[in-house]
Amino acid sequence: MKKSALQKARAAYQPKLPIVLTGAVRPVEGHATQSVADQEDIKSLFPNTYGLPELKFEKNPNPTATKPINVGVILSGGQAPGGHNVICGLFDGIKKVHRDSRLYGFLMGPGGFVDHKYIELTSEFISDYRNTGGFDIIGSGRTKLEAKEQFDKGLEILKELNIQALVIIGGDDSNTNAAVLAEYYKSINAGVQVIGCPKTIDGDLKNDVIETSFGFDTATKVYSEVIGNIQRDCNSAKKYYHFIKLMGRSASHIALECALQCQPNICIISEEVESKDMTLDQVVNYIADIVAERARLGMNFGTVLIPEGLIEFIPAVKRLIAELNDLLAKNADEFAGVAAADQRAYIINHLSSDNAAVYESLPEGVARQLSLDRDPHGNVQVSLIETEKLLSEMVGKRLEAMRKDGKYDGKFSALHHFFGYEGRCADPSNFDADYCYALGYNAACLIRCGVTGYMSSVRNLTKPAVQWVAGGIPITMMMNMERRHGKMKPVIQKALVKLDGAPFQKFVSKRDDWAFNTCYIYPGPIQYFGPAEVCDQPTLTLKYEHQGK
Ligand code: FBP
Repeated sequence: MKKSALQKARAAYQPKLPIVLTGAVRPVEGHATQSVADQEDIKSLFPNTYGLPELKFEKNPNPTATKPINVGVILSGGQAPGGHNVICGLFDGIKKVHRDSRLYGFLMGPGGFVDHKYIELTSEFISDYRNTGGFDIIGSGRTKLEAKEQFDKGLEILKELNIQALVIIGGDDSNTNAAVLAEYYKSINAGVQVIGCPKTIDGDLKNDVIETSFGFDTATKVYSEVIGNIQRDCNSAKKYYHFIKLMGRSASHIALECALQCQPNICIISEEVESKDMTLDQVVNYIADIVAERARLGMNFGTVLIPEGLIEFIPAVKRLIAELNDLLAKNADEFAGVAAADQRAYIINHLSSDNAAVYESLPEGVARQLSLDRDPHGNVQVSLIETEKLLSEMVGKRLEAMRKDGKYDGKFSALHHFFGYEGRCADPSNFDADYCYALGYNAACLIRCGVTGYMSSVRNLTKPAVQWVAGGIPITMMMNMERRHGKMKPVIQKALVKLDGAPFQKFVSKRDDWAFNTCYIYPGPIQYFGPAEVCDQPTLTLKYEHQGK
């Protein structure tokens, strides 16, 4: 593999480990846990893995002799910077347990596990991937692990390779799968542990005990760099409005973090739109009013950040999607037989009248996207909806109407950007490189303890890495019941932006100033080498969340 100068220098980076993980550890049990909601339902669905205690590692002065362990690993879902370091940490961790331990990587996500496609990850092989971005070491995929046949098929290869533990690196859906798999293997005494690791750039797999998912730090830093560059261009030419859509399928954590980093003129937060029961028109009017006021102040330029999931959070659209999900799940066969040209009419005829009216009112492209195939977890593929163009067009029209009423006298010229895929495979920041390596290494410690159904947890993240706290959290603790594909299912509760949380409150206290005075910040590129205050800073979201505690 030919490497750039930075890659070569980066390969030599030694990720920092929490001090507790630098020697032998023993787990200290906290008290028994319960799920965040729907306790009775979750308990009855997970009789073998419900209510387990939280675990915290402490140094073990009297470690006992250890045997080799064989471990399988799966990368699941969207790419996130640092995944390779989780695998490297896991590899180093199991080698520390015993030098004859082996690590197998299942190829292209959970599908490789079911179809028995794998490679052995050796020391030479993984050395090229240390501290690099991407998931290309073994590839990723979105196959949903939910059927007994899949679990049994997977077990065959685990037995063949004498694998005692499987590590699933994924987001909320994939870790939900990990919990279901752990429960099943426990129920049949399969002798296989399942451990999850919290991954997603979206930042929505977090709670009181998992402080952040990996990849969020690097991805938001990459987006903030380019948003800052755009803002400087914008402030130099003073002639464009930049509508910038940011990835994050549901929650607006990415948009909020980038807003805190860059101080744009406008940032929409989906969770606020939902809580204020805003219509699409109200969102458009909010933006248009700021554009008009800036024009009055002599500024016909600006930046607008839009979270990818916005459309789904507009309450009327959310209700529509819920009914569409049920409709498309129930009538899947019939709908598949409807000609493409007649699908719009079919949907309108089968929806309740309120939802049919909302469906008809949406631009055709957006409406079509809402009725296309869901991903394997039942999610609308919002990254394919061009919300940034939809909003800027609507704002343009609204401004023309305001001009006619004498309420606007300016120039409005819009440019569009979508930042998502650009950040998902960036070389991990020092934070993500350290955090991921620690998550993987810690997963090996959890395996060594013999537990199953746990998520690797590394906490105290606003402190230097040596002070991080390591342990395990029962995955069932994060679960509740939600409607998916027309049925109630146990799933990990998604963490949305908390409107009473410190990061959003900070944004609210500043946004009017940012709207009418140009206060742009230009964060610049991620720095991998240099002083800690430049290279080792966590996100502002994490900092404000911790300050609020
Ligand atoms: P994960 O939840 O699997 O980490 O993926 C998140 C994400 O990056 C979203 O932000 C985005 O909407 C989606 O993946 C895009 O999916 P795909 O990679 O299948 O295009």
